[in-house]
Amino acid sequence: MTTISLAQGDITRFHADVIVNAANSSLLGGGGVDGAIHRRGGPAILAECRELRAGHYGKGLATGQAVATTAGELDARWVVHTVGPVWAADEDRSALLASCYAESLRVADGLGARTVAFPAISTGVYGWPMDDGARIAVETVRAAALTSVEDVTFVLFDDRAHGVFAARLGDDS
Ligand code: AR6
Repeated sequence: MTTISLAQGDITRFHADVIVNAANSSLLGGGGVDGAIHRRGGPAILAECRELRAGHYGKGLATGQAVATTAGELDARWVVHTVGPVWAADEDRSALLASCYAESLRVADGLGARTVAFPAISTGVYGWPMDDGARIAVETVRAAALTSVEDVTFVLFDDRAHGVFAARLGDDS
């Protein structure tokens, strides 16, 4: 049984076996969580991302998929990069957002990770409403069938996001 926890703050300061990155399909960095992970994690992460792009991921990482690299200098063993969908009012892309959580967990589980830290994928630059993003995150993690992963922590940047996730989890942890 996997427990779900909440934390508030900068995910790059968090300790976990896997820290999930809200990346883009280029895998070559960006703003938000992605920028922070590459800044604090150092050049080893980008070097591995470039190798992925030179190999199997020549066209980049598709939306909803996930892939692991070293965590560089982060207090983690791996970074799992996933690409959230951009919010669109006229198209339901929920399955792609759910896939980010499910695929990241699948990759983490395959690596033997016990603890996984997620940001609120797509709720920043990609514009997904926080409440719906939290609903999809919590539902998908609850539904995941995992072997090695014991604890999943959502690391929310601010008070408001933390409150929204706490409400979705049905407690005030
Ligand atoms: N720790 C935890 N949460 C954070 C941090 C942090 N250091 N920084 C931001 N957040 P975003 P997206 C929150 O924009 O929406 C990048 O340029 C933020 O408040 O990082 O999936 C990529 O390269 C928000 O709630 O990711 C892509 O191009 C959440 O994390 C694009 O942004 C996600 O915000 C991906 O956009």
